[in-house]
Amino acid sequence: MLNSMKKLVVALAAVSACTAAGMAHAQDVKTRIIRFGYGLNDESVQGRAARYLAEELGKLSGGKLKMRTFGSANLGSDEQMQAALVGGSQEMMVGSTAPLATMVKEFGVYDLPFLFNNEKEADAVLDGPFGEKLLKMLDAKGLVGLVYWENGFRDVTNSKRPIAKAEDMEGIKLRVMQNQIALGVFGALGANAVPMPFSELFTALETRTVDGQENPVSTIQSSKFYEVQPYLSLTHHVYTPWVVLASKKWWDTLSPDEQKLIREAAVKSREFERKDSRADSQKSMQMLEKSGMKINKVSDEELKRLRAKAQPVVDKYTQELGPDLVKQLQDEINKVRQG
Ligand code: TK8
Repeated sequence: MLNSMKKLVVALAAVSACTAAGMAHAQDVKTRIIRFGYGLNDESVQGRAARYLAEELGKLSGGKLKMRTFGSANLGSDEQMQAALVGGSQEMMVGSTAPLATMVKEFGVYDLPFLFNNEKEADAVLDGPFGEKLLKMLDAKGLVGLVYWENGFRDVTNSKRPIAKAEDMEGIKLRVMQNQIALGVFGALGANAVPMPFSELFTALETRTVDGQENPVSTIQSSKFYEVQPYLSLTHHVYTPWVVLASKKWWDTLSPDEQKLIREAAVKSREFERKDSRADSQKSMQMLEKSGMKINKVSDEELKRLRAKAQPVVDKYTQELGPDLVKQLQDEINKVRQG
């Protein structure tokens, strides 16, 4: 009896030893260097989240998946990095959805103004079936869309005047992100819209090549636009996200274990980034108030008028994007609104 108990214990110990060895073996993770590029500087929300992602990935992989982060568009603008990922000469990046729309037109949906009322709605739609569906569409174009990070609600800065009334946008030479919808929307609002990569924006503002731009306050602060832009108008006209991307060419060479670890780290980075973004946006507002910028709110009435001005192009692009797609998005938003 005692003997058979002993045998059982020995047998159990052997089984568990085997499983442990088996698991260690099954973790097929090689030592790899992953170049991760982004457009904002190291002190930005993007910079902090990129470093967090690199650290998490290091921890999860026992130091094998080594992510090197490159900010300030040092690996290129969003547009250039996208192309490098497709070609396989760069592994990963984070960038705006707007330039993705030139590859997968559906991403242009995020440039339709006044869609989301708050971050809660954006989170639910982006992390839900709608956001996922768009990320999946990138596969066929040579990109793997991992998670959405928050860029945020965008406000307008310029060197001409406060945008307090809808008419104040008239004739402002405004840099916009590079796709048809952004161009069309700001054109309809009366601005002289100029598409340009973000990496060229500070110089363009400083040299007065353009009068203004629109971005969330955290970017206006971290990119020091307050040094060259006297007016900040809180239009909150659109919420735009960022997407963490991998090169599909490269991704397909990874083992399932490696892919799983990267996905896991990316999801963790999303939670970190959004929390940081929201805290940073409040801090940035306070800093901008002290910077000497003239900051104005825009009344609900004038926002309604801006919205009405944009409506014809919103209708036009809804047709182009596909009315079903836009309806799906609206339905997802309504679900959140109805709680
Ligand atoms: C940074 C950009 C930026 C975006 C823009 O590379 O282009 O205005 O808001 O965050 O992706």
